[in-house]
Parts: sequence; structure tokens; C-alpha cells
Amino acid sequence: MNYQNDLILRAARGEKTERTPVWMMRQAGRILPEYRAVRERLSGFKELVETPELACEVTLQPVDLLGVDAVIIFSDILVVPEAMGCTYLMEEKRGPVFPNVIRTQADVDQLRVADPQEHLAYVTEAIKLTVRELNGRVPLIGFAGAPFTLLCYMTEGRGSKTFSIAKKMLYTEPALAHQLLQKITDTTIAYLKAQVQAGAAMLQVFDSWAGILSPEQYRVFSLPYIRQICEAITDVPVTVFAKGAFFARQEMAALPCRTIGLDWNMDIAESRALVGPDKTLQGNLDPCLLYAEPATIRTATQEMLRAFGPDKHIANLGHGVYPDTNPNHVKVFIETVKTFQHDRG
Ligand code: 1CP
Repeated sequence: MNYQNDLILRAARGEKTERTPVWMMRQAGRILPEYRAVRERLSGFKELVETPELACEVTLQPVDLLGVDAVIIFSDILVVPEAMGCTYLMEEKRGPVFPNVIRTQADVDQLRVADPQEHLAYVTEAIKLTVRELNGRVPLIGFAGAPFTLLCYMTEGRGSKTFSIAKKMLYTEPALAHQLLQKITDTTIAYLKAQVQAGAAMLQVFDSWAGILSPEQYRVFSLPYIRQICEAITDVPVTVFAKGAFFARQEMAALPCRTIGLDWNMDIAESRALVGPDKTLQGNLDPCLLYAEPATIRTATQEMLRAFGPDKHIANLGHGVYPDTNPNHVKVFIETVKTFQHDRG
């Protein structure tokens, strides 16, 4: 594929770039009035996710409206549990709910290792359409949830601040947890490979709930499965974003992935020292900073860019952009990255 703008791929591969590339987690979503307009016509979130033409439309919105250097396919991490036979509902105010939670050996046995051609074709179809529509303007990022983060939702049955039911399984039935994690991992590997075949130029693994684990539990229940995923994906650069896993940065440096995502609690210089010089880092402005005045956003973004340095950095927020963020403030963040000139000394 010949791209008009492949800054993000070059940065992910560790090559020098004219400027730092930028995109935002949750860039396709409720910050954009154009997204809300599409959403209002529909029965719900799942209709948007499961209709390739619509998913394609909202995936593309941030390129035209915000000028980002990559798109992320509009979908959700919860499509994987669904493909395995554990369906979810997206309730308007409450978020995701799983009517049938996974808690016993029988529950785990009932789950299938999904075939992406059969159970996730709506995602690969949306990717193909989007890549065709993009016509080389910017690369498309595919994604999946990390196995541990998906275990959280499947066992708990909904979002939670503590995921104590999920963690209870790790402490009381570790063998069962490992069986579940392995089934999720096998599905995820097949799914991510199908995304690459459909045209995803890079992939991100979201371990959104990494931060609730102790370092020891993270080593046992999350990292080995992320490692399997990274080892299986050989054709495109992979980013691992483990929110809250400040304690695992050195171990993440040893994963066979190209990029490590940082959240806003992670100090940039300390992260670079822990991760070493080889990998690309992504992040990490506090999403709440976008509530500040434009001048403050500019200054903070420039400080962040200086701290990361000119190479091996993909600018992003430290987590997804919040839905009540003013799109004009988002544009200030993106424009600041795109016009910043590093002093290469
Ligand atoms: O109707 C709506 O607009 C609902 C809000 C919404 C959106 C826009 C949900 C429900 N999912 C999404 C899309 C989405 N989800 C994307 C693609 C859009 C983009 O990034 O531009 C992606 C990458 C995700 C990934 C996702 N879903 C994660 C991992 C990233 C993260 O934020 O940590 C997680 C944890 C989810 C679960 C989920 N989906 C939706 C909600 C409200 C939640 C969180 C539930 C909770 O609080 O636990």
C-alpha cells in the first residue's frame, strides 16, 4: 500500500520522521457532533458496530474533521466475547452488560474459540470498506482488548471500578482463569490476523484494566497472553497499551511489540529509561487537559513533545478522549503536534 501520509507507520518502526504523528484513542465517537448525528438515527450502539457502511463512515470522520494521522476502526473490544458466545448489551447510560456471565467451568467450556470469518465478518468488512475509502490518505489501526481486560467484563458482567468478581476468579480458581484467558487469546490472535488481512496497517492491544492487578498477578495473568498475541502478529507493528501498569514497564519492554502506550500518570523520561531506547512510545497527555484554555493546551502539548523527543514517539492522550470535550480544543492539540518543530540540536 502506498500512503500519502505514513508518518505513524514510520514512527512505529522507529524510523526518523519530519514531525511527530498524532491520533487519539476514542477519536471516533461522541466528541463529534457528526458522530452523534449518525448515532441518533440508529437503534443503538451495536447497530453502528455491526453495520460496515456505518462503522466505516464514523471511522473516517476524524480524518476530515480533525486531521489525525491515522484512523482506528470503529468497533469495540466486546465484539470478541460476543463472537465466543458471550453476548453483550450496550445500555445507553450504564454501558455494557453481559446477561450471561462466565464464572464456572461449564461456562468456560461453553465458549468457543471464534472463527473471525464466521463470527466477526462485520468488522473485517468494515475494515475493507474503510481502507478502500481512505485510498491511502492515512493508515488504519485495528485493535482488540487484552485477554485479561476481556476476562474482567465476561466474569463481572458489566463495567466496575474494582472488578472484584473478576479478581476473585484469579485468586480462587486460577486454573479456570487460565483456561478462559487462553480461549480469549486464541480467538484474539485469529481475529487480529483477519484484521491485518482486511487491511489494518497496525494493531493496538488495549489492556484497560491492567492497573487493578498487583505486579505479580499482572506477570501471571496478563503479560503471558499479550506476549502470545505479539509473537503471533509478525506482519504489522503492534502497540500495547496497558493502562495503569506503571509497574510493568520494564517487562513490557521485553515484549515483541513495536510501541508501548503510556497513560498520563507515567513520567515520560522515567518510562523511556525503563523501556530503553529501541521501542516507540505513545501518549500521554491527560485527556482532562483538553478542558483547559487553548493556550494551556498548546503549552502542555509542546512540553510533552519536548519530553518525548523527536523520534520514536506517537502523540496521543493518556487514555480515550472524554465525550464532553470541545472538538475545537481537540483541534488545538492536534494542530500543535502537527506544527511543532523539534530542535534537533
Ligand atoms: O454510543 C456510544 O457512543 C457508546 C460509547 C462507546 C464508543 C464510542 C463505546 C461503549 N465503545 C465505543 C467505541 C470504541 N471502543 C472504540 C472505537 C472508537 C475510537 O477509539 O475512536 C474503541 C477502540 C473502543 C475500545 C474499548 N471499549 C475499550 C478499550 C479502550 C479504553 O477506553 O480503555 C473498552 C474498555 C471498551 C468497553 C466499553 N465500550 C463502551 C463503553 C462505555 C465501555 C467502557 C465500559 C466501562 O466503563 O467499563
